[in-house]
Amino acid sequence: MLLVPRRLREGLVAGDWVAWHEGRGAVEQVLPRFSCFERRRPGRAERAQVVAANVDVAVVVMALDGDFSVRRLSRYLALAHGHQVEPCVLLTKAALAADVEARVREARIAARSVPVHAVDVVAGIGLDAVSALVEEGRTLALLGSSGVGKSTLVNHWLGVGEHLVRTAETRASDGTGRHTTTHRELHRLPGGGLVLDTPGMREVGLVGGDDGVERTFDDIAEVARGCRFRDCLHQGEPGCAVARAIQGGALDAERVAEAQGLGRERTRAERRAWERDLKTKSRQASRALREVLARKGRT
Ligand SMILES: Nc1nc2c(ncn2[C@@H]2O[C@H](COP(=O)(O)OP(=O)(O)OP(=O)(O)O)[C@@H](O)[C@H]2O)c(=O)[nH]1
Ligand SMILES: [Zn+2]
Repeated sequence: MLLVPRRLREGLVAGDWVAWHEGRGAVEQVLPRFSCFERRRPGRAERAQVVAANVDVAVVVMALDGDFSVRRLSRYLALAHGHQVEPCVLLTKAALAADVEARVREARIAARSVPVHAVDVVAGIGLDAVSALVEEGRTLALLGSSGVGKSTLVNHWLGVGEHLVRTAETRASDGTGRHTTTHRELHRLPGGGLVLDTPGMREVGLVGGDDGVERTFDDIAEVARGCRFRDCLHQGEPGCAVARAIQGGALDAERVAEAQGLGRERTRAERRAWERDLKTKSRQASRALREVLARKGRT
């Protein structure tokens, strides 16, 4: 057991690396984070909460049954890209779904250069890809809805036949699983890798992600460089290269709409964060002013 001083305890999140003093058995310092995963605080739409630090690869887990959604996949990818974390996609429950090939194709179109693997840990499909993700010193973070098989993956990596991590019973008919993972866990895997299993992560926010949307939709970004106006919104402006590409069939209109939706969402989140910041600052300023006035009144 390591002793963590109170002053360090509060800001500590899963994935943080620390320097500790062997003699004292206490943590001396939290090392600077090279990446930081945030999400919106449940209930507080725009507050960012750091859920994981120092993640190397974000493993987007999506089941090929009822859970499958290309839109949500894009959101997760934008989230990872926006936090400078390399993503990878695992489409689980391949043995349970009927139209696996079509869905994998769809996912690959959305994922662009990001690797996509169809797997089934229970039926033993695509296990090489699953194993290849684990590398010494590499930290994986699992992103995905409840019941898609994150705990099942962790158990597989841990190499435990008997489940060390509790998995939920899923009703096969509609693919809904009960939410079982209630706390974040960091697992050390055989082979030296680490995996972070964050709960549900249903509220995938885009806060903090600088260029996540652009990087996720880099095909559109590429075409958009040809628009006449640099800040073209591709909504009927003259000389819009994106509109031309849609007309010519080079870009998918639905995909463009999706990118625009995510872009707007991010702008809104940014504006709210800015307004909140402003409010806090003005509150601090008026408090400081009151204090000065009160002190003056006394003298
Ligand atoms: N056939 C099949 N079933 C799977 C696969 N992965 C998970 N399951 C089943 O799906 C159910 C839910 O899996 P979990 O691993 O608990 O899902 P989870 O993502 O950890 O869920 P939360 O803990 O709620 O976030 C379990 O009954 C698993 O046995 C898979 O690849 N194939
Ligand atoms: Zn345009």
